[in-house]
Amino acid sequence: MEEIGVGMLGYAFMGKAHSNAFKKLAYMTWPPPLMPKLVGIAGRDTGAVGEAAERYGYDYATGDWRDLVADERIGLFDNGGPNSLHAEPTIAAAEAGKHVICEKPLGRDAGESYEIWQRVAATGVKHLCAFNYRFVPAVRLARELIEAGELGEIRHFRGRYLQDWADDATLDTWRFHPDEAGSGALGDIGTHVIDLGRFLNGEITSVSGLVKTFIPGRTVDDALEAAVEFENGSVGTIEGTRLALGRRNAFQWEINGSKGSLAFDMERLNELQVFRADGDRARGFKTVLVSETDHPFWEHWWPPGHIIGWGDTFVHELHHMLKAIADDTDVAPYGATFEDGYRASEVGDAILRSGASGERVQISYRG
Ligand code: SOE
Repeated sequence: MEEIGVGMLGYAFMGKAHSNAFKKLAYMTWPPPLMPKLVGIAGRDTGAVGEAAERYGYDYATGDWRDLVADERIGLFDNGGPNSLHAEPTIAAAEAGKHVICEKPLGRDAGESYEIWQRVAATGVKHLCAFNYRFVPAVRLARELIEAGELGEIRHFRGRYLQDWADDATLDTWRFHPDEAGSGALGDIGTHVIDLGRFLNGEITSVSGLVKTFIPGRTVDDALEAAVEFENGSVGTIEGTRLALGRRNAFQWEINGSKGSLAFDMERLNELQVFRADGDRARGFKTVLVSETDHPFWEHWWPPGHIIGWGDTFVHELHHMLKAIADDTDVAPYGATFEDGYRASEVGDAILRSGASGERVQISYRG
């Protein structure tokens, strides 16, 4: 079994989600495309990262990510650090010949995301921007139904990512510091909605948006709202807030076509709501439990109805990356590349510009 050495930057939430996925995919996607070997994990707090190395089974912990970049045993560098630490380490790892994964948002703004994409693409390594929600079985099924034309002509995509953990004026995290995060809800969860809109419904051509900060003294956005047009002629909305009390991780979207509609809620991750306008007298949305043997990713899991969890989307995502490396196949279109990471940032920046000017903003991509 060919191995690949993994170097992980970050030991907190994403360090945990990615480390868990590397270990789990080794036996749940048996045989894995490559056997992940957890070589090194880096973090600023040497005590915490040392404990993480022991907990997840990395050979070593280090307080300096440059050790991972210099380590010849590492073939895949995974950046789960704060947004301000996405550019330099990821570019250095790619320029050292390592394949790279970087959590979203790719950069703190479109300019930084563009530079990361361009510098990494120039090296020829595989790159994945970790928009993990592309790897929810219900989302992949939705993409397959749409691609098969089962919804007909698309008229609407409306997506909203609702959380409420930021409703605490005393809470201090890097996600609230503009120099570390770039933006607030926009980069953190708004980019997930933008990326999924692009994944399911194609390119966004214009936005009319605004952002809002509610918590006194906070210097990043708490919420974003945008009315958007898509290249395929459909229209819709993109929203995100971390102040929707009662919504814990409710990434909800709905897509309406001339032959039917689909709707989804991350808090009910295994279910896809499906409406088909086929004249059925028992019309109405039906709840599809996306766990049949022929449903996306289910070859790895359990008998029908034995559902999976949020962390398992990372198992699918990292498996996809290892397969792309092992088979030298493209990360796109099912995985998000750094170009997708850049495009999500460009749309996000357009929402900010629109909010500042009060004007609708046409989307134009660099290079
Ligand atoms: C916090 O908003 C957060 O951890 C996001 O950063 C993740 O991308 C999202 O998947 C869960 O919520």
